[in-house]
Amino acid sequence: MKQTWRWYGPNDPVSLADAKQAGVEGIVTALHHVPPGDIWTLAEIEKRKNEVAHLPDGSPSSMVWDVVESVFISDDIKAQVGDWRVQLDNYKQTLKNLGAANIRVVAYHTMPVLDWTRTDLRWKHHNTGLALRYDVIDMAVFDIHILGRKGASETYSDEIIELAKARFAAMANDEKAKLTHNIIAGLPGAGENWSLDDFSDRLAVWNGISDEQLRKNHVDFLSEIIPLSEEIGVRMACHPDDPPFPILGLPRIMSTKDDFQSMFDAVDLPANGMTFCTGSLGARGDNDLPELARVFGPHIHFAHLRNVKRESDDIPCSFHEDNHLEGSSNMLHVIKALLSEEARRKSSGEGAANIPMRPDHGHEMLGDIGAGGNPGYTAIGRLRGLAELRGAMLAIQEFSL
Ligand code: DNO
Repeated sequence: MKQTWRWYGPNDPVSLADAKQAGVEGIVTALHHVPPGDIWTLAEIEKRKNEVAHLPDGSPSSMVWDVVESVFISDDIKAQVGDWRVQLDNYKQTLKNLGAANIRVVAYHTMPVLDWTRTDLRWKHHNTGLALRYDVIDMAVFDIHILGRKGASETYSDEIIELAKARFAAMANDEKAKLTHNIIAGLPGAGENWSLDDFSDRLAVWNGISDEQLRKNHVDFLSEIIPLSEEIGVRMACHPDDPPFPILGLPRIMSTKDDFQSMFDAVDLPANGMTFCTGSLGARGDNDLPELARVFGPHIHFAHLRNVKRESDDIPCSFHEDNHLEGSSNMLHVIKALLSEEARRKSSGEGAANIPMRPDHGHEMLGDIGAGGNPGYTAIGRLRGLAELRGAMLAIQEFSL
């Protein structure tokens, strides 16, 4: 697998020099300053490519921009509202520009309003590093008592409703503010300047839009985008829902094996692929990750390797981010399946045999603490993850294939 590293661009406190020292070969980045729905111009893409090719001191980095994560599909396109057709044309132009710049893998996701969601960004892991965590009760506290979403109570079990009521009653104001910030503004990909009212307005766009409707809209998107991707040599990599179960009454369509199967069946072309995110899919006990990696192997255009520890067998469940080789999923079997897929591609002479992987998330630990890295995207936590994954990949390659 090609070892890559996410870099949030020139303002990322974790620099390209740090990535270089971590021993990565490729960079995953995006034009984070371009709003969803707008065109990424070739000039801006080339500028970023050039930044990736150089270290902060100007010397060559020998790293290339391998994967775009993500070209966001705007909520207008997802919901098919407003001038979504214009925005879809812009999306196509962005893909053409990326293809012209020789960038071949583009990740995206189908989650409305928020990208990924956690309730705690600094939870003390047993190794004393700070981890990302999702707590089902905290989510219900936010949804029912802080946001006050209409109909929210109907989307939780009686037990969760009771626990949320008691927890909310015991919460101080600063705890409520922190929880709100973590959910609506704490993570890269979230709306940094949204107030609670803005957030409610954005959720309201989705009132009455069912899973079936979002699924249909996604297939409409793919029916236009995938044939173009084939033509220009770009592979699309749909990221699973994170967490992989419904939140905030929003439609949710990419959480399970059946969800991905129906997407692959709907538009049956090689460019229609997935980001195999072990951490997202792994937050449901009914997703058997090694099996999914085997079944969907040919569709895997990009891999995120990390491990979550599910804190119960329920769906939804609370979970936290564990060490990369620990947690609830068997990472070694996943790696073995991905390496087997690469071997299959090589022996059948298919292109793109080398699957780009990145160590996804990491604890805030050692020198990360206070260094201001994006939550989950600290230097040393990810360096540890990559080092463990790299060792596992080399050992499996050497001894078991
Ligand atoms: C969590 C995140 C990201 C994010 C993707 C999809 O899973 O670290 O991978 O969800 O960029 O947009």
